[in-house]
Amino acid sequence: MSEATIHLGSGKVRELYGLDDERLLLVASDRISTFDVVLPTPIPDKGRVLTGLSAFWFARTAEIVANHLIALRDDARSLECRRLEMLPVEMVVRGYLAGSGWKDYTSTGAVCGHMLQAGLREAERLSEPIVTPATKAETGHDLNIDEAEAARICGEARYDAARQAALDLYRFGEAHAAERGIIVADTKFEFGVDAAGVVVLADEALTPDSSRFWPADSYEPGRPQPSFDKQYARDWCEASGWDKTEPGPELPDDVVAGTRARYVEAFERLTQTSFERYLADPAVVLG
Ligand code: PZK
Repeated sequence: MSEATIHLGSGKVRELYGLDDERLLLVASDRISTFDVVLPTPIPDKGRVLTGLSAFWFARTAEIVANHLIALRDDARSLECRRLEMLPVEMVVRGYLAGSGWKDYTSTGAVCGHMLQAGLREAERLSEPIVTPATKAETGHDLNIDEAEAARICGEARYDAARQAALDLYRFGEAHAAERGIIVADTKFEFGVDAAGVVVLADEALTPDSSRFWPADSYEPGRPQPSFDKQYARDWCEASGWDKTEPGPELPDDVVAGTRARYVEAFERLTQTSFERYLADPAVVLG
């Protein structure tokens, strides 16, 4: 990294640095979290997979909505980004009924204010994707809110722009991934506003950490679906008897290798680019 960068914050698996008044650096580590706990064992190249996928989607969706990407660095894990005023709401788009959406549906018949038809099964595809915003709560856990509340928090015009962009991005990503055997069940986008007042896609986009990726070939509604990328690590953690509190268990080498292979496979399927080629020349994913 260049001189005079200022560390601004840490996410569970990423770091944020200030470069100058206009630019930030988002660096993706190889850390992995399961059951909301960061494990002590990194997955080699996971950060490069996620950064490459984000850059791929930013390049291919710039006509849907402007985004914050300035440059993909040669380390293949860092993105130079425009500094924005972030909207304080995460835009979750759900095309399938999973996770907290499925939970809410089973208890209320609705998801974040969206009344859904009766009789849907776990992991079922929705007839239309829905936007279910969330705010970052103090606990670090996200708090689901309805769209009216999100519009009040963001301002009506900004919310509407972010909402339309999120739906268009999801539809684009879901269709692209489906052609390559990956179901994007849901995904989270974050938006900011630039100095001109334009709503801009920020953060990461359509990665395994911001989305639920399922293998299409084993998809079967009516039960929980395996995660395309994290299932090896999750299954091993479950079988280890770990109680899912800090600290997480160290992963054995074969689980690390299997998990890495699934991340690389997701990258190669979605980008149609060999991961080795990406490491040699990261800009290949920018098309
Ligand atoms: C911004 N975060 C989340 C926290 C991370 C990421 N383009 C932007 N402009 C201003 N602020 C942000 C962004 C982006 N993206 C993102 N917080 C602020 C975050 C910690 C580590 F990698």
